[in-house]
Amino acid sequence: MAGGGQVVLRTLSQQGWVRGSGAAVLSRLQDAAVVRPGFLSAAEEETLSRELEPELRRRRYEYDHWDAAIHGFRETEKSRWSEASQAILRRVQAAAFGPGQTLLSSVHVLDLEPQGYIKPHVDSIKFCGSTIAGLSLLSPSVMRLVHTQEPGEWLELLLEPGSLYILRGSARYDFSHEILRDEESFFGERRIPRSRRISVICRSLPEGMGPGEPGQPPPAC
Ligand SMILES: O=C(O)CCC(=O)C(=O)O
Repeated sequence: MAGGGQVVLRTLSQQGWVRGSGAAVLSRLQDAAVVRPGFLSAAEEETLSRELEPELRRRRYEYDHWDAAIHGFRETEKSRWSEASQAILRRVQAAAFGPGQTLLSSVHVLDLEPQGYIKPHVDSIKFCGSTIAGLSLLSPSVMRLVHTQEPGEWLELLLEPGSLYILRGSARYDFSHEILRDEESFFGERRIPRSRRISVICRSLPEGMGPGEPGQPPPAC
């Protein structure tokens, strides 16, 4: 049957990049936690890195703050992009967001130093809607998702440079996400050494918070 075949193929194609605590969670989240390896061409990676580097270099890396989820990072919220980068971001929008979804006006750019990492957290529901989509540059990393009520349920996403990940619905609301520190950076048995990583993250606005509607949030989540 054509439909059944498609499901099997899609599950297989996820296997190299997504692993989980069991078949049930993998199947349930197959459209909610998605990795698209090689989403960016080498030229597109270069375009984004070159555009971001001067802005990031002006900032200092930040370390533990009493409630910070991120360690060893610098970041910016960027709303003006070159034509070439805008074309990339339009591709992200088409790949990850539905036609009815409005995106936050600024894109979040996060630069993790080699020892930097992101602790488990769920993005604020006050400021971010149901979809988060991130491009990874420079270094591979492992993103771990853990169910907030059932910690035995987890997924790991292998994020290679040039990949796009998408978290939506249950993967975004019911699971925390984190980027593993270098010492813990394994995808199953496979060691994934971490170096400096830049991510470019687009988020949807919370539903009912479109442009022009009251209560538009600040650009950062
Ligand atoms: O760097 C990433 O891809 C994830 C960033 C993240 O978890 C966040 O900003 O909330």
